[in-house]
Amino acid sequence: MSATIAADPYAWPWNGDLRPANTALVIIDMQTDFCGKGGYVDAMGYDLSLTRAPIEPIRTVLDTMRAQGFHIMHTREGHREDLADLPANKRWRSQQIGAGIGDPGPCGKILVRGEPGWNIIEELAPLPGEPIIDKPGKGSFYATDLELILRTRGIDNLILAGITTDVCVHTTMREANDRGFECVMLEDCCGATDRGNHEAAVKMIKMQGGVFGAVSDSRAVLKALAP
Ligand code: C5J
Repeated sequence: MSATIAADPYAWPWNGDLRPANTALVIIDMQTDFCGKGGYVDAMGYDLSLTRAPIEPIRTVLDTMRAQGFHIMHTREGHREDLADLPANKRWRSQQIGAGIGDPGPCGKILVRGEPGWNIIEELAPLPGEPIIDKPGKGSFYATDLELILRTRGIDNLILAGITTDVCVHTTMREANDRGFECVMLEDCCGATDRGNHEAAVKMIKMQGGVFGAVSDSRAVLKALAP
């Protein structure tokens, strides 16, 4: 298959080389801590409907891309149980807003690996064989083996979905773009803790001819991949 997905500001990918073998769907941090009751985002008092909105659109893209044999990858933000990889300033800032990372909450210790809140939500649970990248920070490349896995598999194109648009998805897109990966963010498959931030993050991508890549949505992906 050689095709493109309708996207803004250019039909994606740039070279028309869209195939299951060279393209991955990367689903970022769809964890209870970011979109579930009692998790980190809930503890900070943000509107969960904003970070839950992408669940269904992601599911449609995930089902289609799985069925067609595209690479599927998931990420989880979280820290070691002993918090050895949690910078003191990150912990302090989270405490200021009443959701201290590593502190106990309704879903276990906030953003700690192995705790209930850290799990990927049931609706988007990874299948056996789909790589899960555990990351201590916002970007999916920092202190992880994501780049090694992508290069080893010959993946050039990344379709990005998940939460939050302005933080972990954007940071990952920027990291990937600097490494030469061709990225598209699916607007309706992402969500932020603030609608204005989501919109601004989407707009930033489209500047300068697509400074970090392009923006599309689930409908355009399903249309492009329709048999
Ligand atoms: C945040 C994320 N917002 N997954 N993490 O702390 O965007």
